[in-house]
Amino acid sequence: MTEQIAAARRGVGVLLRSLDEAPPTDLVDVCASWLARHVSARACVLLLADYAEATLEPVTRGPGTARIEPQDLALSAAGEAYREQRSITAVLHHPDEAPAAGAAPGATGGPALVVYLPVSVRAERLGVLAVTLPGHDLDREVEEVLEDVSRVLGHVLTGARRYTDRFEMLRRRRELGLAAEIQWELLPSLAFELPGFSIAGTVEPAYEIGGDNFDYAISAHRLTVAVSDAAGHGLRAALLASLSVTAMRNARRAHCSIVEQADAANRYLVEQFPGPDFVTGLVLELDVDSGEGMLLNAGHPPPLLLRDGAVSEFVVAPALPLGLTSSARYPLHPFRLEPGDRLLLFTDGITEAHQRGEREFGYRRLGAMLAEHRDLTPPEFVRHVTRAVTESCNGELNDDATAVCLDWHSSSVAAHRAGV
Ligand SMILES: [Mn+2]
Repeated sequence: MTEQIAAARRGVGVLLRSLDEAPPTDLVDVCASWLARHVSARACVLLLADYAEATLEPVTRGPGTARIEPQDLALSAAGEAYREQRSITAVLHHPDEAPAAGAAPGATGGPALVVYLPVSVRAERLGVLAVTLPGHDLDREVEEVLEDVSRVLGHVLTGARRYTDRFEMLRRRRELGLAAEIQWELLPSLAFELPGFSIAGTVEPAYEIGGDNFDYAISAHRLTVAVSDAAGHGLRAALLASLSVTAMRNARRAHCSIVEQADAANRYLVEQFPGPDFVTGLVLELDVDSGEGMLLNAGHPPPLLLRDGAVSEFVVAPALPLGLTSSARYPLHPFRLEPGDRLLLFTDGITEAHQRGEREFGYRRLGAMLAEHRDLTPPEFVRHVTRAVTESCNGELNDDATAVCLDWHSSSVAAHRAGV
């Protein structure tokens, strides 16, 4: 390892400190000057995925700075880095070859390349960092330094959501509805993984979501996952969902079982929304070491299971939706996952999506997608599903559509992979 690289490695701690002291508008500049100093980077641009994961939106300082176009998430090199979660390198021959790079290599002289690096926290994808470097080749050690910086930036951006609107605003290609604002605030990280499992979820229409939600939390060995659909649309549905999700979390954080979590949501919904309002939901709890779990179903569509290439419905007798009557009971149904299983939880907005007068998207098509796209990671798979559903209705969903994908590998497989 060269002395320069060794210094860069030590410098990551200094970078983190500088980021901690910088105002939100300067975070990317702090990375840019750090990279200029340590790896002679000529430019550094952050691109953030928009809410619908359709484009990568550039973070620029505003008027006077280089104009950078948003990048198509499905078609661009930056998008490839995002989708595949690996760095993508492009050699620049002309300045306009890398519209996301934010630098005109001709102006600074000599050959250049652009490295697009995923900016993620664990499995949650936030965006891409585009770094322009001099030369033709990317040294592996330099690449590792860039990966370290992207990782640091991912954590800093996640923390920044607590004190600034800046990055949330930049991710908006258009106005976010009030109901959607409530729903996005409620969502956990869109993806998470450990060696034993991987989970990801997404909601559509991203800018107008009203009643759909998903949630999960991991403790030492237990993963809790919930998906819910508040009846109706718009603000009232979002308020229902907000109460339901928060009541369940509140109970979960008080060490309550998933039955007690559902009971709490039911009780508060009956109390605060008397009348016909209700929320359907699925809640499961999985022992991530053994694959054994418990599931309860409050009037919600059953999940689909992909095992050894075959898709089946995970049918259990549904109980009443949450919020109809305080006497509702939520029995538990045991299940056991096998290593390699993929479980898909979703709302009826997926299977019932249709254009007026046309057939619904349906279980059969959803099941076929599940079997066909086993190679996609959970974050990519749920993006794929919601995109296919949205396209099937010509971009006009008639209901919220949510998909949550859970892969279970088992701890022993995970240990084997890690070479333990
Ligand atoms: Mn629905």
